[in-house]
Amino acid sequence: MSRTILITGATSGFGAAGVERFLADGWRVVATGRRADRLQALLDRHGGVRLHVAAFDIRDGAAMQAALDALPAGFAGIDVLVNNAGLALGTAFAQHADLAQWRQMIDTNITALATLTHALLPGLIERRGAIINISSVAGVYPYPGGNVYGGTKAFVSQFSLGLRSDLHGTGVRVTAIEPGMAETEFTLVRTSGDQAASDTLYTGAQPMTADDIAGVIHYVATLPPHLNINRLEIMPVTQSVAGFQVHRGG
Ligand code: NDP
Ligand code: 8X3
Repeated sequence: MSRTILITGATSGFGAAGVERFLADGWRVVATGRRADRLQALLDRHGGVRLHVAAFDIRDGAAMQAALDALPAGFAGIDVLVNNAGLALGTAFAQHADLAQWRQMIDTNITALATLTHALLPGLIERRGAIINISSVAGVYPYPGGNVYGGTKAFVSQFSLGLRSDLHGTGVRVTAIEPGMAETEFTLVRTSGDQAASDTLYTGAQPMTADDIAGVIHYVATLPPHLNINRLEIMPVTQSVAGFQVHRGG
């Protein structure tokens, strides 16, 4: 009997690559995101025997619950939850930032992630399942303009450790994956569709790819059941952390 994985944010980037990876490995996959056309394209490509798609805005708690209630019998027993849907909006310093963008990041990256986790926890405990949360190096290391985005990812990493603590003895595994720079639609979204800005960031930098991260998610999901990776930080070789800044002169 194949295992079932629910991947949020499956219309693009890490999530879309994850869908392909797990389907290829024989899993049943529940793929979610807002863009119904992309989810339909997945169904057209793979058929509905091992793939179920659900289009909803993850910030809409009622729509999320309706999608969970509507899972067909073959997909209702989620073994692995991948909380991947998320976004950064803007790179403005905090003092110039758009409050609506801050709220959208908090609602998506924190509130929705916690809501879905809460909804699926009883079943995950029943099946001794796993939760894989997509955090970020931005939640570990600050950078100018990272403010609320980094804060939301710090929540994701700390929430993951808290879950580990609470789920002690249940057999449920929890991992926070903290990637650095990876080329997806992430920067396009962050810059409100500025393709040139996205190209400038990634060109010549050899960033990680969505497939790289899908491979890491798959690795974590298929570890022997007595192993738990708590946090997994991963960067391209071309990226590193560079120190402090000092302002002089008042
Ligand atoms: P993409 O922009 O390519 O993918 C983001 C996914 O999240 C899309 O499928 C999008 O689907 C979904 N999503 C966003 N908002 C919502 C919403 N309100 N409701 C439902 N789904 C939503 O970016 P990545 O693949 O790079 O990002 C995936 C995760 O990885 C994010 O949490 C991001 O913060 C994190 N990350 C990314 C890094 C990078 O450098 N790329 C590095 C570290 C972490 P749709 O628009 O169809 O709703
Ligand atoms: C995405 C990585 O460094 O662009 O979470 O914030 S970074």
